[in-house]
Amino acid sequence: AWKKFQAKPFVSKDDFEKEVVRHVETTLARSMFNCDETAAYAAASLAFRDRLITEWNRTQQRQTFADTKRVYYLSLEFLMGRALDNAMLNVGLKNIAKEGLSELGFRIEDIINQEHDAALGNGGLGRLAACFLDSMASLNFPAWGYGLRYKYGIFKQEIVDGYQVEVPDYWLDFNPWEFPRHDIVVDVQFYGGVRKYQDEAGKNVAVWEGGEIVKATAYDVPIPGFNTPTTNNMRLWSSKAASGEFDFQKFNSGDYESSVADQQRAETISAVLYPNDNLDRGKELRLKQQYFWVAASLYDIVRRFKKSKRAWSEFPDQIAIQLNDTHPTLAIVELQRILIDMEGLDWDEAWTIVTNTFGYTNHTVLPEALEKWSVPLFQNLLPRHLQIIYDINMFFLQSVERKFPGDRDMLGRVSIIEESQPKMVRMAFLAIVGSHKVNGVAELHSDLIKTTIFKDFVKIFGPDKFTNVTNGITPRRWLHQANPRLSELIASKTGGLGFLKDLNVLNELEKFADDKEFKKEWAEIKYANKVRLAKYIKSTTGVTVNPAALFDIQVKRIHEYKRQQLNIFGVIHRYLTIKAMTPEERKKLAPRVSIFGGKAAPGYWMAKTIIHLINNVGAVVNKDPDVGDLLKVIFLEDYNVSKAEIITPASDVSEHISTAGTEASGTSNMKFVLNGGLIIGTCDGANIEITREIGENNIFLFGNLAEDVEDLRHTHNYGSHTLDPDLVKVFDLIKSNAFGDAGAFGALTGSIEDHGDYYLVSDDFHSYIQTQTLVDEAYKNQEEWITKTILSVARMGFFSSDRCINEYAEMIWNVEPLPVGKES
Ligand code: 26W
Repeated sequence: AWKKFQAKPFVSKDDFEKEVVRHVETTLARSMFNCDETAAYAAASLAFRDRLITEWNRTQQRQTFADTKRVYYLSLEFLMGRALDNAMLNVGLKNIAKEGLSELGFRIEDIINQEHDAALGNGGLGRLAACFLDSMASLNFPAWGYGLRYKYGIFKQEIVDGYQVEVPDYWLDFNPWEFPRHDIVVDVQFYGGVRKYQDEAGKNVAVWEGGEIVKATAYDVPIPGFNTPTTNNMRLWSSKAASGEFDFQKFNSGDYESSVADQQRAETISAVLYPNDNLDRGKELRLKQQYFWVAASLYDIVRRFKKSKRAWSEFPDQIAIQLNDTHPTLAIVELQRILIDMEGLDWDEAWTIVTNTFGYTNHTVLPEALEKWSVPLFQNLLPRHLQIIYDINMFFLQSVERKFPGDRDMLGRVSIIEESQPKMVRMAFLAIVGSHKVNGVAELHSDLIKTTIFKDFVKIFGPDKFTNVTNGITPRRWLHQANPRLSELIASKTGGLGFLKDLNVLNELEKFADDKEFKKEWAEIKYANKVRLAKYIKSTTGVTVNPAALFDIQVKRIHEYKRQQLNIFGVIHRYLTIKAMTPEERKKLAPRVSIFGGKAAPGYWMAKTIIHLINNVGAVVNKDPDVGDLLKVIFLEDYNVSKAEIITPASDVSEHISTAGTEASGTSNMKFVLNGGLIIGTCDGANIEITREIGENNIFLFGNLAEDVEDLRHTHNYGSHTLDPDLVKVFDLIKSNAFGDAGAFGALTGSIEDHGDYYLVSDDFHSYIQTQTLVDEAYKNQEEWITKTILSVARMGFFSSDRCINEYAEMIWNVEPLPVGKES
């Protein structure tokens, strides 16, 4: 009977407006007479949210009813960005919303800009998780994301006197996209001890008891697929003290303050995202976050499985769990604990289920990023888990001993426990041992993990356990949403928006690579995107840049391995060159705008020094009358997903210049090429496959190869390390205080001159400068340049995250999409 009362999602402009007005006047309790942009954003979001909820409920019912295998993507980071624009485009009603809002007196861009980014991630790994959620929903996979509901996302970056200052990012003031599930609450235990005994049947039993309990409350966020009713779920956990508001026991005994303190201590667990990218600091609170999130998620997954009343042996047929890096590795131990301690399975039976359930994705080979936890810390926080890890390790080492009898060095190298002082748990090794597949994120990276950090494990498990899934990006956000005009042009030439679901359709653009009319439109769109960015630069930095200049962009986390220092040294070299030129020579040079953006981890001094240098160089260069339009240096504050949507479509070239062998994949390289920009890059990460796809004529590659890096480092340490002469001139200028007190940059120049130049800045400098000269030359021939960019876009189909998800589904998860019935 209730079916006839079910809400009908709006499809027309009038119905949309009706919904907006209703939400303003009732949900928000405001009058349309004083409806400002904030209220209009809220109401428009609520209107779309209602639409999503309907499909979300249906999708969940459909998936439950079908009872087929599901994927759970465990990620400590989901860098989602904004939701409203994405929701409007994915359900295909942005035009209706635009007209409706306009009738109500608003510009849709202004309304979209009201939204605070959901910035629950640091960089590549978190954004990859967000792209994967979009693809899994768009391809109709039954898939959930599980993460933490941080109260504070990645900090907001302010630049004060050229220095980075961090400001907390409190983003939850008004968030219409999440649904608290106060009925879905999981108790999570910490500390305490383990009691072991034999039961009547003589079976060994372990009971983890005592300690403290923290409550995990679920918050659900709908994930709409593009042009499909499938709307998946992202479940984020929030922490609270077990006794609720405060501890009544303590309260009654007059200990009010300490009960409030307990509450705050519990809430601290999900309070803040750790802002380190590629650096493991081994803090207890981080391990607490990891277990809190993993325990709640597994409880939820197991509870759902138990409802189906299947045998435990069917668990891996119903459930695939993907570990996004080692951060959720405790899930392996937790599932083993549930099966043996709570459900009474034998060790071997349980372990078979566990290893068939998990897959592990590695995202970095940097040694300082590989997680290790101290055994004493583990023992205190998770005593039962440490015992299980020791058992996992014992059985594993026994199997190694059988395979390689007497190889004691091997045992020491692969042991999950590092015999250091204190002992450490090596999480990556645990993740490998507990999973059935391990993958890297680009071909070179996947080869590197097999030949370096995980070499022994290839010998032990065989090569088939290791595989590659090259990263991708969602073309919905990174083309259709970020670059609507380009998307429209492509649609007009390829027969509609189909390319957004089958990115190889872009191939059809090849035939327009020399088409005059098409090239003109293509170039106009790029120019308009550059004008948009130039306006943004003017309004945020006050600097006027010429949109006809070559826009050279490097936006990503600031890290020595990503080598923003190489870029800024190159900029200083260009400045020296311009200064030394005659006015005649200057006329021949292509004007350039060097644009940087990205956050440094708050404790990473060298990265902060690089930001400082970039800003100080900008302050000098931008007002030098000899230079004028020929060179501008811009640092964009607070780079994030929504800013990336403005920046990415506006590049002529972007820089992906990591020391070869250090950047696992990179994903912004893909975004820039897909938006009609060329790239300058090293032979690293996915740059190599991008080159293979688009052709080496369409990319500016330079620098030493990964295979030579180790030897080069040795020559620095043992031979005489002579710096590149052009780099010496750059350093001399810095040391002359041309960019402010050179003392501030001593550590940076010193790391290259005196401390081994670990990232090979000097070794690659000449090659980099030469390649930049090639860029200058190539840019002068706009006809050829535009053709290169069209051909590149036409060949980028491979880098859709849809292709990645299909590969994961087939090679790792063994899951199939759930077709959507006619009912929706
Ligand atoms: C424990 C501290 C820590 C925090 C974050 C260690 C490692 C990380 C991430 C794994 C770093 C990261 O985001 N890696 C990036 O992952 C992207 C998606 O696969 C790749 O494209 C980038 O190359 C890689 O740096």
